[in-house]
Amino acid sequence: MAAIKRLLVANRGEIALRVMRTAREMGITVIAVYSEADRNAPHVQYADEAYLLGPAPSNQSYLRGDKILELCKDQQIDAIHPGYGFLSENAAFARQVQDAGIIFVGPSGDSMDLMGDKLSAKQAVKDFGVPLVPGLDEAITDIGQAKAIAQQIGFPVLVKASAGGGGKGMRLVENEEEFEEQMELAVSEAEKAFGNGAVFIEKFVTKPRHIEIQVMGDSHGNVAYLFERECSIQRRHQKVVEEAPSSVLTPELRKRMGEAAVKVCHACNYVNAGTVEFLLDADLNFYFLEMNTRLQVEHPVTEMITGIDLVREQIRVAEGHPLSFSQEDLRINGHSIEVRVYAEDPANNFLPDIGKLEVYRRPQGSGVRVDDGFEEGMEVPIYYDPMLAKLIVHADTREAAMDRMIRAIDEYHIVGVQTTLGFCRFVMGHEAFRSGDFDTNFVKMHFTPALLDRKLSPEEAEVAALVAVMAMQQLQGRQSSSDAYPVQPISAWKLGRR
Ligand code: MV4
Repeated sequence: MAAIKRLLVANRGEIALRVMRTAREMGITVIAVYSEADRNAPHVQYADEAYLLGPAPSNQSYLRGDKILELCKDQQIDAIHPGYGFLSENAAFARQVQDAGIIFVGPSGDSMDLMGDKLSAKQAVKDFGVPLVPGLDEAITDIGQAKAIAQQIGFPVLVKASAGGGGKGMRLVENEEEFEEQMELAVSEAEKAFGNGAVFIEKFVTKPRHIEIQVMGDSHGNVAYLFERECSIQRRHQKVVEEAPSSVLTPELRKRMGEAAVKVCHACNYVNAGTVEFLLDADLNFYFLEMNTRLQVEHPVTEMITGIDLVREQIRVAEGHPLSFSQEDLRINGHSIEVRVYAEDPANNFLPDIGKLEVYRRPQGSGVRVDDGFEEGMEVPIYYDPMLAKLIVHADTREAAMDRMIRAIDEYHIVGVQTTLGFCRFVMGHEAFRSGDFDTNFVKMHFTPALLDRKLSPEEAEVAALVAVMAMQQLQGRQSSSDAYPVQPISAWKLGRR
């Protein structure tokens, strides 16, 4: 066991604070790093010590692994927590940290490399009996051969870049005629974006849900799954709402998916916290997509339903302790939902909005948690992710959690920048979300900016909502109201209220 006394958090904003809070509870001295734009940031003020890395742009500050390592040597740091983003999934950095005799609070560089490449990940998990989307698990360059395989699989297919992930480097091919052109585009895009033109082909799963399993492994070979998070409410591969548990998993399916996620961990000798992503199709078949080798943004919903502090567990595992729980100890308690509050304008195609937080008042009360990195009066910097906060609720049931979320959103008071709060409230009140009957197409299917326009009178809003719904139904070729996925207008009273 190597006790951690001085922990450097190589990150900023809400996640830096989140990590420092737990570390402090554990009696660990917490050290912040910061850029010139973050001199007065809350994570700097919170830390016991803080060191300047460089100018605001990430590549001159939070991505400077060399500077961070030098600092660690000068300041007798025992361990680095990378948070998410920045250096968190950089295998070379993880190795350098380890080689310098410093603990990296995360998995090994080898696990990162194996899971970072989508093809090597598929190949690694295949032998462990983890279900994969029908398709190829090797790179393909010959277009004729690729086309023959696509025909075998059956259209539509997706051409995916092996070096991609999180939606980057994917191309949908609807039919044989488009195949050559789309494949050529996919390869040249992958070469440009990742310096690696390797692509593979998968059957396109049409109405998938995104279900991910939280896993935790220790250095003694123990691995446990901490159930699922449902993250299907996304726009352009950016998650907006996450919840745990998913309303569609049965205990039996949850166990099978959890056990498959554990197999993925064994396939890459995984240690520390990680997330295994699956697609779940309309018939509840699940397929491994990729593994994220870090603590994720949405980890709080898992903490709320399991009662486990994932950062505490990460630190303990990094010190060499075995997991503090076994699979049999874990139970799901209640329901948790998280919404991400971005400084973006939903009425203007979610364009990032910068400015000063003139008013910033957080919701409070039972079952409400806010993880943020801002205070009233602060400017929202343009250099980093525009996420202002994560608003998390916990309640006994899904229904109560949704109602609590609406209450909390209504208590949240932000003036000075446009935010996605109104959009999140729209989701919370939408029949498709409330019923649990939704998939990754939710935002595309149900959202138009007119539904949020607060300048409209209630009557105008009602008309706008009806027009939007009718247009949507026409696009989908639906005439009757007995469709499986009814699109319902939301009440004008609710729309006009905010
Ligand atoms: C897919 C898919 C359908 N079929 N693969 C998007 C992110 C990346 N992790 C993989 N993604 C997808 N892969 C097959 N074979 C649909 C998506 C997808 C998606 C997945 C999860 C959440 C939102 C999504 C939005 C669009 C597409």
